[in-house]
Amino acid sequence: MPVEFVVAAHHTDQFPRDRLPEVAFVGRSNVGKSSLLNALLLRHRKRVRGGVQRKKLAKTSQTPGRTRSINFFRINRKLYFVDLPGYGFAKVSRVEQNRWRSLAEGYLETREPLRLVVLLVDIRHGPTALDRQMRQWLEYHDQPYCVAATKSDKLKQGARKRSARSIEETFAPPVPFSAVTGEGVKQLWRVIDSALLT
Ligand SMILES: Nc1nc2c(ncn2[C@@H]2O[C@H](COP(=O)(O)OP(=O)(O)OP(=O)(O)O)[C@@H](O)[C@H]2O)c(=O)[nH]1
Ligand SMILES: [Mg+2]
Repeated sequence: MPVEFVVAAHHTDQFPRDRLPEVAFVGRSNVGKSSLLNALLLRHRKRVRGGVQRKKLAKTSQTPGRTRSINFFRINRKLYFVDLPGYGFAKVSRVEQNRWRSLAEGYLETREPLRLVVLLVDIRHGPTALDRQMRQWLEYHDQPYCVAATKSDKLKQGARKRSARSIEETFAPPVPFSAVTGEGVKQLWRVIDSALLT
């Protein structure tokens, strides 16, 4: 089960050309995209190879706005995971924000191999205005998507349930996910697998 980091793309002409199906991960900055991606891949490797390698693939950090390029990871030579730069990070310049936005939008609007968008929402904060915008955009473009509620380890049962309900009202029932406990890894893989079959 080889996982390869293929490219950190800053321009559309750097996107891979081998036409493998793609799953993209989007959400506001710091929501936990890179961590979720690592959790999916590590768990996946563990399942297949008995937990030999546990190296992080996607860079994570305390500093929001870390991922500035579109990062392509090729899984088992069969599909790509695509880590998009987070939106809504106010502390970078307007010029920089616009650059990210046009890169991410360019990807989402034109990417033929894109099969599924995983929209990440922080379970503690629920959907933000930008998340709603993203949902509208996905629906307008008939883009299949699912919702993951990240950092589920940070809330107790009662608060989790309330939050999941509010996310469900705005979007769809979310997959509660934690990169810390591994909650949701299997469930999200099932959603991804079935999106690739259709
Ligand atoms: N407790 C907990 N912390 C998490 C979880 N996922 C991510 N974090 C933390 O949240 C912070 C941001 O995580 P990243 O995965 O870098 O977030 P990102 O969405 O890729 O951020 P950008 O690339 O800046 O858009 C880091 O400090 C992570 O350790 C989780 O499931 N549980
Ligand atoms: Mg990131």
